Amino acid sequence: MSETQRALIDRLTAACGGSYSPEVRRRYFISGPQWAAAYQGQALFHAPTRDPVSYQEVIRQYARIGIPCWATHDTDVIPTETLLTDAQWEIVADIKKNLDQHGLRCSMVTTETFYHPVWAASAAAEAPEVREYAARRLANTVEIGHQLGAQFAVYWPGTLGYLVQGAIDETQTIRWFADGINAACERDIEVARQMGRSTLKHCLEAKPFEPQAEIILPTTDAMLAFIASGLLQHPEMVGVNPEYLHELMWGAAPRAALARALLAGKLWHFDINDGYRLKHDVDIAVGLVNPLDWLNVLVLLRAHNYNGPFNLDYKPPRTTSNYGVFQVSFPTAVDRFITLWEMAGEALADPVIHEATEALKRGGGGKGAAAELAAANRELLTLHELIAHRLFQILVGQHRGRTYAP
Ligand code: GCO
Ligand code: MN
Ligand code: MN
Repeated sequence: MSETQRALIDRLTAACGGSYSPEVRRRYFISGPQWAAAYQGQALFHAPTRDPVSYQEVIRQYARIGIPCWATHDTDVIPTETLLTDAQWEIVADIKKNLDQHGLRCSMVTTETFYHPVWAASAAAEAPEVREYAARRLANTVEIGHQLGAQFAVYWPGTLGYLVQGAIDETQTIRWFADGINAACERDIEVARQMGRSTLKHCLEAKPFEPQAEIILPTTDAMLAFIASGLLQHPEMVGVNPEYLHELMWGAAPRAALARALLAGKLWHFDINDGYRLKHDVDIAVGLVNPLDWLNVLVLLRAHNYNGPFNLDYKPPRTTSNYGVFQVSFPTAVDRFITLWEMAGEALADPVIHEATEALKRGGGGKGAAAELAAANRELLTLHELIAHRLFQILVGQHRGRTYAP
């Protein structure tokens, strides 16, 4: 039964066409998180629909698909109770062995500061012991990152917020949060010196809702303000990891949020996925909901030479099987990303868009009064809509002569 169904999945996947070879996929700085592939489909109202998957299997499958990098939370592979003990290094060594064996790199490590009961009041809780433990965990993740050869550490503060109001002073919580980041940067400087490596790029990730009702640092802009607040000892080591959907969730234009981070020189890492405005964190795979917006996001990033990782931080839907996760979900996510990236290159080189943009920038001339300036630009400004139409054409392949009329 399931063999027949798998054969059907394989046949229809092949019928879709348009897949890239693993060699081509490896040319892009794409990372696959351990937690994305191992996600079993569970949530508050959902029982898991998939069986557990080991890190050895995730690494093997990513290598087969052509995903060149792997990323992990400290607890994805190492049990909480094993962290900060000598036994953790045996597991780290085994991860390294598996990565090397399959030719994968670890690009990023992150600390789980949201799931375990110890984080109920966040990693910046009132109790000094909890904060001290958090600082040790963050510093430990930095060490693990160096051992695995990572270049990035990500911080999603998770429970940094509250359900009920008035119990905490937000200014104090933010100072305590900064203490944790400072501890991680200090440890990074030491370890990098000892190992003769560069320090990591420490990237803050915001999410506007979940798992708290009110979030203290809810957006990438809030993270940028935090970096510039004077609370960090090494602000030059700290940047941002925006997640496409997290910006969309609060109603932002993700592209404008990314532009602000680019201007601040802080766009170092990018979680790619998709979803809906003003809904919960559905973490759908890239391009399945907003392909046109995604095309425009990648036009911006290509235009500004973004060269950081594209991290596939999405969750394969509960309706996808264990088999489907690696046969359909990851390969198609990677291939949509590559297609959109290449299309973004076409948009940047498109003669229609180019000429329209240049004409807009030259302006319509006119001098003096507002009415005269407006009149001088009136016809020209129609080009905004023409550019939008052209981008749609690029999305559906009409710029290459594809037609739909009978
Ligand atoms: C989410 C978050 C997480 C973080 C991860 C890295 O969607 O809930 O984005 O996936 O990216 O915890 O710290
Ligand atoms: Mn994320
Ligand atoms: Mn998310």
